[in-house]
Amino acid sequence: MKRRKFIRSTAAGAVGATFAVSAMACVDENKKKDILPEEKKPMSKNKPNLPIAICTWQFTAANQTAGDALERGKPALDAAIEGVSVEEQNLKNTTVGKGGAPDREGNVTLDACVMAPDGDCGAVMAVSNTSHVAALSRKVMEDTPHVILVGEGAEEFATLSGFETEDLLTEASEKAWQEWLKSPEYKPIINIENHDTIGMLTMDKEGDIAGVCTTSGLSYKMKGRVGDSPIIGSGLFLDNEIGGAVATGMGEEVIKTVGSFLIVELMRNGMSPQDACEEAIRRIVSKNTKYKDFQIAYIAINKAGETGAYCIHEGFTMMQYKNKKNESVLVDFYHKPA
Ligand code: SD4
Repeated sequence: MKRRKFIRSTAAGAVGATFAVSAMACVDENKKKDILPEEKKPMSKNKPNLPIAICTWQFTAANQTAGDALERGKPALDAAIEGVSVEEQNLKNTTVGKGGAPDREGNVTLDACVMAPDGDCGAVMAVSNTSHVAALSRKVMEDTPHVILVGEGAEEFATLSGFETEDLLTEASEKAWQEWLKSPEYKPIINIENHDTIGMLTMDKEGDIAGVCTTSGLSYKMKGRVGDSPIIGSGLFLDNEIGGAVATGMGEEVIKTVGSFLIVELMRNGMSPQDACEEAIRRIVSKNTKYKDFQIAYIAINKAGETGAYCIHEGFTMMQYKNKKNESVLVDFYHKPA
């Protein structure tokens, strides 16, 4: 299959027209420019031009925030947590943090995990009293003997750690949920609202890699449901010697193939980030005949600073901060109906 990656520059913070329109614009623009996909270039022997930040979807401001923090010399994990917190606090984002869509019973519950360059990691699941679940995951990693805290235990730990108690259900999310209850059908929509779970990978000026994944999970999920995002190896994995990967989309399918771990291991065995993301998507579609009904996307970076991304369906974008430019990358996809 021919692989293409479409890059267009965006002014930081400017997320203009609807995704569909901007996607088409990217394709046309690319035809003119014929940008050479990164994976077609020979693996760079030079030191990568640092720092670098990549994240899922069109989270322009979050990625710029991480890029700026890295430029100021912040370590990779600090910058990634600072970056994703932009979306954790964005009330208009119904898939991350405060304002996230609730479960079927009206509870907003958040999942997150972080991974540091030294391989240490932390995660929280089903947290309903703070939007800053990425920072909370880091606290679990640094201040407890554990890797994961869930539900009430995680919420008590948040309070003890000084996190402000917040009501995560906004008026708008409650209204949307009330509407959904009128004909409650659980059918996650592909590429919901042009934005989704935020997964971010950062490479700081020292060349160290860190990653974060934070989400409110799938809208109107069953009470207690947890997806891939806070599961180390599924929603996020990295090895500072090799690279890192994060996932977004239908978490159940990512978990079944331990997607992010798989991508890092494929890179360890010599694949480029792009080829590794494509292979991880192929694993899913080859085992699941229903892949036309759900979206999954991966993004990845290797130690040389090369990046890759791939998804099942058209419509996924990645943000990339590199060479001091924050760009939107329209990602190639598997399912191309004739
Ligand atoms: C989950 N992977 O909870 C998350 C949700 C997501 O696009 O990324 N949706 O399954």
